[in-house]
Amino acid sequence: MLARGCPDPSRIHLKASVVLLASLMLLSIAARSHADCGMSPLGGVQEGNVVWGLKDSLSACPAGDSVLAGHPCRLRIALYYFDSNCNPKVGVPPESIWVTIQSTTGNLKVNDEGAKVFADDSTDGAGLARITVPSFSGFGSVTVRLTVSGAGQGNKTASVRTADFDASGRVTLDDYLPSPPACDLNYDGSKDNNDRSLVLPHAVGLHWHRNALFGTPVRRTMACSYCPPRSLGTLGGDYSWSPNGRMFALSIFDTNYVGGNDCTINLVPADPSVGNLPARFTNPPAGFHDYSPAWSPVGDRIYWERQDSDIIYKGIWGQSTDTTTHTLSISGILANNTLEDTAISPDGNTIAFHNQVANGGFRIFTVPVSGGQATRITPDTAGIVYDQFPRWSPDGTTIVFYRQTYPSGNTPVAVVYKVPASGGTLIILVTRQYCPCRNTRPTGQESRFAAILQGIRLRTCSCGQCGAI
Ligand SMILES: [Ca+2]
Ligand SMILES: [Ca+2]
Repeated sequence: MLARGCPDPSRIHLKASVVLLASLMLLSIAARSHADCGMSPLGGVQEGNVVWGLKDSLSACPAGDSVLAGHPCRLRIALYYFDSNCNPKVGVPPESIWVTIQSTTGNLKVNDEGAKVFADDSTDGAGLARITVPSFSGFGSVTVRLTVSGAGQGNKTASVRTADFDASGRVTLDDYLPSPPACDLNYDGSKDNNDRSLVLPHAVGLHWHRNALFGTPVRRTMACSYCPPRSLGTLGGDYSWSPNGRMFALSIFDTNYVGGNDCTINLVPADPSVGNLPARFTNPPAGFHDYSPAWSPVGDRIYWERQDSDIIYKGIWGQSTDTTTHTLSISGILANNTLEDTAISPDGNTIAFHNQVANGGFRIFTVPVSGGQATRITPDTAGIVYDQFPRWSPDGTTIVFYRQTYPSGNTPVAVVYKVPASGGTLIILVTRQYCPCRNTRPTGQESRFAAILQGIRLRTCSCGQCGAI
């Protein structure tokens, strides 16, 4: 769930600073420790080695998205931490900075948090750290108690009102239908249809606490988020981590050939301190798309697909002596038919993919990473079905894939199967109706099938609700 409409994180610092400044003037009885430095990063008189504040009066949804402009949708706590010489304490880890949260009035609940909520990250160069609580249900108030390096820093209270009035964990019509509503969600002093109208979009979307993002997202690409899909500067929608986690490969519509904007594979550092600019890794011929990158498990090559018909790889400079581009020669499949979804086995020896077969459906195949004879993994006896998105189990013995069928009319059904990696009996893992609203979600097509096998954990999307099963 994207937290659309939430305050821009870059503005939080300023808002927190204002709160902190107010806190400095009011904190005459606040807990203090160590030196009185006589000044603070915000001006005025510093009251202790830690100064902190929070933004009050939340109008929230358990999914963490915004409800009412001007009111925060998440509880954000900001603090500055100094040493006894009044220098910022830099790099103090999150496990040393945490709050406890206690609901004190109403039916307010904090969703999915342990006894302590830790800082989003270590203190920065100014001694600043933030703590975020992204999901509440019900409405009422909480008391927040901060601890830094083992020393209590006192408490503050916050009023939190959510669209999940009955604190069920999910916003439904049960929250919307009662009139007058249970909660003055917009803080205007009355419970009326204005509050209900704020609830409705979240009730229709069935927003719930499992949609909330925890932690602090760090933007790693500057691709256009509002441009039409497939236009210049937008993401292709697929990516692959390097084995050491320091880089990832992704596709971007980043060239402007006569034939249109073509996807290329690009490399991006995972850590912003390494850099922010994507480095183009592939240069497809004009009018061709490169996509579906798959980083080899030993880290020396990246495989990808070109124009639905070829699997290509190239060695990575510094990791492989061969950095030229190679196209796999694959026999045993229909040439120039839909060939997509490269997935490399954990041992790096085999590629799974899907390919169109004679009846028009798709099947899962495997082929050695050096090319050669393809092996059909899913049988061709099922009629016109569409087997896609193969994923390997960590031990390499099993492949999970997604099959789309049309058992009645035009209503597709999605079924997730597993099958031995050498072929054999299919076993159904999950059956879901096709998600008609998937196109409203840029990544819906991917999120309806991302599977991690072994201890089987699947993530599927069903009409706007995504969750692990
Ligand atoms: Ca509810
Ligand atoms: Ca109201």
